[in-house]
Amino acid sequence: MRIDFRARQGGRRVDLVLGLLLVAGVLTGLGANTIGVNWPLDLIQLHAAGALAILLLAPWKYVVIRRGLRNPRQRRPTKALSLALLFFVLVTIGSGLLHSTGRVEYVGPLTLMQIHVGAAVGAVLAVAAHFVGHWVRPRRTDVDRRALLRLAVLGAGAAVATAAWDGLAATSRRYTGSVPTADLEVTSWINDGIQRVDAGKWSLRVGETEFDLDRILALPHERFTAILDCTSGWYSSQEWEGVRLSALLALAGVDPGRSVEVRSVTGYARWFGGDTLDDVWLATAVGGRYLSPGHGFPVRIVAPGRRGFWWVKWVTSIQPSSRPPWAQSVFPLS
Ligand SMILES: Nc1nc2c(c(=O)[nH]1)N[C@H]1C(S)=C(S)[C@@H](COP(=O)(O)O)O[C@H]1N2
Ligand SMILES: [Mo]
Repeated sequence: MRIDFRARQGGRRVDLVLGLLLVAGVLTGLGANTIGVNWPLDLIQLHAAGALAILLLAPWKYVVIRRGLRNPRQRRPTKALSLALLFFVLVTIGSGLLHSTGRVEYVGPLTLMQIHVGAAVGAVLAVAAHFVGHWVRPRRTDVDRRALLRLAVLGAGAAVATAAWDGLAATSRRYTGSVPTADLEVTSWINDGIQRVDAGKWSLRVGETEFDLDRILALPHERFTAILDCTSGWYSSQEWEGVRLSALLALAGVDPGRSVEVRSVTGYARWFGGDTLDDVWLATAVGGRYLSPGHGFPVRIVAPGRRGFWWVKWVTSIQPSSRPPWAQSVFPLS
């Protein structure tokens, strides 16, 4: 009786730490991918360290799981849930580590990132269901000196494992977790197909002013380098040519006010704050050539420092808007 209790006690602590690591993994992953800021404490490095800490705990968890599966008093749904959780966690960590090597992008029709995020969502749901079954409540006695010491050892182990992984297997990633590619890939957010825009029929409406392509191309362009960093996990540095939105709006006599809505021929749209338009560009060329249809011909947004989904392709309308830029979904919805 007593031995059994102690064994469960040990399992409890492992579960608690694993639970905390999962939460930390979700937060650092979401943070790196959505906010994507260059903090001194690299979110994606913490993300990797959390994953490796989970793997380091695996032998202990294995003992607990095996005991649970052999326990005839455990109900079958509970066992199935444990196995589902194990599966999701392993797929999440495996796909994340594989992505960090920069060698694989697709598995079948899915990107590694889609598998990674999908499995993580599955793991979170399984953990939630797990806790509904038996809620692990932290106790005061969980944090005695020995427990803290073990936690420190785990932290040090995870740090060493992360450094080793970075040195041996992983490629250099941005702080967003994205891996480098030499060429831009043709990507869409959800399912916008490549548009083959007829330059003769196309025009760009800025406020009340219509620009045809010749008029846009005649504007003084600047050349600059910017990194496109797609949330599907790659980035590419290219040389762009374009006009600042602030300059374009001034030319059209438009006062942006709160924001401008930039809309694609497909209906895809983002709102940019009126005070950010010096750093948002309408680009007509990349790598010394006009944009290809896949990359947004005839004009697209280039927004250095913002994730790829801001870089609206096949732009046809730029309109002042009373909508504050924070009043749009964090990610596009279509
Ligand atoms: N109209 C439109 N523009 C779009 C998208 C889209 O789906 N529709 N996808 C965005 C996303 S998610 C990215 S990463 C970049 C990809 O640009 P690229 O195909 O030139 O690499 O375009 C952005 N612009
Ligand atoms: Mo993207």
